[in-house]
Amino acid sequence: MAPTKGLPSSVSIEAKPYPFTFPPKHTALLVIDMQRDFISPGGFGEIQGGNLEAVQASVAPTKMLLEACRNAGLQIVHTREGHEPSLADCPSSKLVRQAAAPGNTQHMKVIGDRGEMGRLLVRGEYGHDIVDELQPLASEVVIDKPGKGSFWNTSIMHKLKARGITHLLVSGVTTECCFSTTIREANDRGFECCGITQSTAGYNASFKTASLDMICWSQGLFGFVAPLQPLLDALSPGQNVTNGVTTPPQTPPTWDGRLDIGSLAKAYKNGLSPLGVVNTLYDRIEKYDKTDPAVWIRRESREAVLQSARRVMEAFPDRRSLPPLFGIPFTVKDSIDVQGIETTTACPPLAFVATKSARCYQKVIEQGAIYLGKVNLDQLATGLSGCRSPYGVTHSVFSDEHISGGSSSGSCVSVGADLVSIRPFNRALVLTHPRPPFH
Ligand code: TIU
Repeated sequence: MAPTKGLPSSVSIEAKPYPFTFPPKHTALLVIDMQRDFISPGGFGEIQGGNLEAVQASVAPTKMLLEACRNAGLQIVHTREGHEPSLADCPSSKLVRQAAAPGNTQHMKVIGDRGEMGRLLVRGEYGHDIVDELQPLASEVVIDKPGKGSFWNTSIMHKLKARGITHLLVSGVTTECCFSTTIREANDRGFECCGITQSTAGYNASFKTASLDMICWSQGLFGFVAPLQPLLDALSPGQNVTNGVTTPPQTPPTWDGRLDIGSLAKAYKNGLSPLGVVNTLYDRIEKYDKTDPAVWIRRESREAVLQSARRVMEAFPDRRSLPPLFGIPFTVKDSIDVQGIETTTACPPLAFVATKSARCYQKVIEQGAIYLGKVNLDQLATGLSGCRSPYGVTHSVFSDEHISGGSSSGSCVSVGADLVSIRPFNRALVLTHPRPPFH
């Protein structure tokens, strides 16, 4: 049984046809066939005529789901479709049916033939393995399956039973094929399944929609279908979760999107997850890159910041006694040292890797704040022209025609554009929100 962390014995999430209620201790995440052969160019999926962009887009949401389930202590099961090198486990119907189609010009290679990533769908080949982003941990179950479904001719049933699993969260590719077949097989064996919409993808958008509709049609023909975000929220400790089987979709908004410390602190106290805040901010930040691409000198990746948020949540698990800056996102101008990271002062010839973080950085981190990256400044902070930086000219949040200058040019915009709450610097912790930036 999984040692689920900080979750109630039963969790409900918004789903179709009605809220999906699952016991975390008895629930596993299935990650179906996220293999290079189905996702990367030159693999079996491309020969099938698959829309690779669609399946590639499911990697990031599947990673978020996988990380959230790992953090929550759920059991994780990965599957891979493929065959023994001898192909002894590949029925001839599967091997040759498509290539035998009259006038075939599409299936010029079949399972076992050599492709760009090794022999197609053959165990041990590079293409058969799971994409880098979703590589299984040593503790996780990996099921090699010769069929589309995960239950045919595999040990998955025994593995799930041995772990006391009754409920499955299902992700992976392709929605119309192995994902659906697995849910149907699991349903027949008594597992309660919930497919996660953003964490699955089909080779054809209409197939994905139809496949998901079929799962939950008629008040739950094969199971449930749920969006990703409410599940992520429910899996992060401290979130509002419910125990009722038929609780209608609820989760009243706990946060209005405001980034001032007071609003965030109140929302965190009421159960808002820093993970949700980080994701919201990264969506905003990526959008703002188009408005002003000169704000950042070095931004941490979304995944790295989610990881920082998880660390903060682990360090401060009790929502009733949070430190003053719990989950408060911040930037620093690039004259502030962050250990292990280059300080450029917007003047690359002077750049050095800091061996110690500045005191202001250390102090806000100790209080639970979350670092997002380093932002632009006027080179050497010599004046307010706003144009002395090889990283671009930062604009006022109010006007394209005005610059934001001085040593706070980028950090002011990062606060003024609501990308972070604060931008500490040495001597004092200056809380600029919601003050407009200088220009
Ligand atoms: N659509 C398709 O060809 N998929 C597969 O063969 N396998 C999986 O869906 N994993």
